[in-house]
Amino acid sequence: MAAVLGGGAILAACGTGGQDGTAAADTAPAKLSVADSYIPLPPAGGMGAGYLTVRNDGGPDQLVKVSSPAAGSVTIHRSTASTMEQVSSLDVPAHGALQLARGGTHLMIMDWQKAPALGDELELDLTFAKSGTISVKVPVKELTYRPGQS
Ligand SMILES: [Cu+2]
Repeated sequence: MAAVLGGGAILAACGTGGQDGTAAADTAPAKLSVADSYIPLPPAGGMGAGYLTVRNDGGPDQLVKVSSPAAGSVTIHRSTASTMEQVSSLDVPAHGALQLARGGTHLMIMDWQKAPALGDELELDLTFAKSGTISVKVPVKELTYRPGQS
């Protein structure tokens, strides 16, 4: 019984978070921009991660696909306590931001056309359910890089 109540509480919390905007805001077009994007240098051209922030000054949208001319495979992953799992889409909240950051949701990039090097800028094509595709040039940074550092 306690477990059932706990689950209900979690669902209620998620529902509250998704309903912050008014009904008017929910039908407004999303206004997306991408910031703080980077790819930590993958080891010897191996599997890489991608991090970025999608800011939204409009209504809700969803990130549904990511691809890159520089790589054969880009997937969206969510880290859990002990592992990570692929997800098919991520919500971009109205008047909020979707953050892909270390330890959380991230992009997994494989099958590079050419091994990335420090200073490269790799194109990522982010496809959103309502806003279409936004292409960004993502810099390859040192493994220890964190946004906010210069
Ligand atoms: Cu991953």
